[in-house]
Amino acid sequence: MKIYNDLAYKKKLGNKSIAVLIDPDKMKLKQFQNTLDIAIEAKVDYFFIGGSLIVNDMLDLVLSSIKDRCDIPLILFPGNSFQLSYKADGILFLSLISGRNAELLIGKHVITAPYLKVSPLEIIPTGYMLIDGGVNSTVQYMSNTTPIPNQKDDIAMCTAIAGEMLGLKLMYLDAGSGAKTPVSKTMINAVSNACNCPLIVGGGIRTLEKVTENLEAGADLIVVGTAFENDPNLIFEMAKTVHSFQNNTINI
Ligand code: 1GP
Repeated sequence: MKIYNDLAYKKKLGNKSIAVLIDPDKMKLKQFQNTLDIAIEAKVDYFFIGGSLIVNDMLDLVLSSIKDRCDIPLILFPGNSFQLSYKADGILFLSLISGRNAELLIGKHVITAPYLKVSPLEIIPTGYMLIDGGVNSTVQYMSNTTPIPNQKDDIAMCTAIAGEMLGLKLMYLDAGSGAKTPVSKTMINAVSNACNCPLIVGGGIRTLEKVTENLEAGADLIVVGTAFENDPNLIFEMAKTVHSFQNNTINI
């Protein structure tokens, strides 16, 4: 459980992390190499690899190309049960707890369980909560679920508490890729105060101010995809901002 233990330990120290989200279907080769160069130089903490569709066969290639270059952990963030590969280091074993689609709460998990059981991947049980990001997101459409309204902090909080009681080890608040309205600081704060597990936040994060706001509100790991696709140089500044949060006081 190296990836999870690291995250839990960083949370105790008050240290924050950043993940670059790479969608193997969206990235052009040149853009991918450039993003990779910058992410390595900026010392990002994780690569999240995944997307909602599969329009090509790039997953293994993307994973091996990153592996050949660095030791930054590669975490699968699968949009479906076909996005699996032993070449990654770990996988967010996502249960879409904000929705009521049984397939995404347990169904796909049953199908992939035997493959994952014998895999070398670190399996990280994750409560995934889709929050309304002001646009109809791909996840919302593909998952056939209703996101939690973005003002309903109490629903997000109770969902996270239930998820943690069910044994999920990470919580993920996601406004969806390209969200117009990212997850609010009050919602992040409510979920962070209600749960002990590390909290991931993503969807529509574009500015350093929003990164700072999210981290101050209690996010432990920030995930950014679209903003880096548009401007890979932003990775430097965002990684610097995230890594300036070094509390070094253990809060248990
Ligand atoms: C990951 O869906 C997010 O949680 C990524 O969102 O592409 O808007 O950064 P962006």
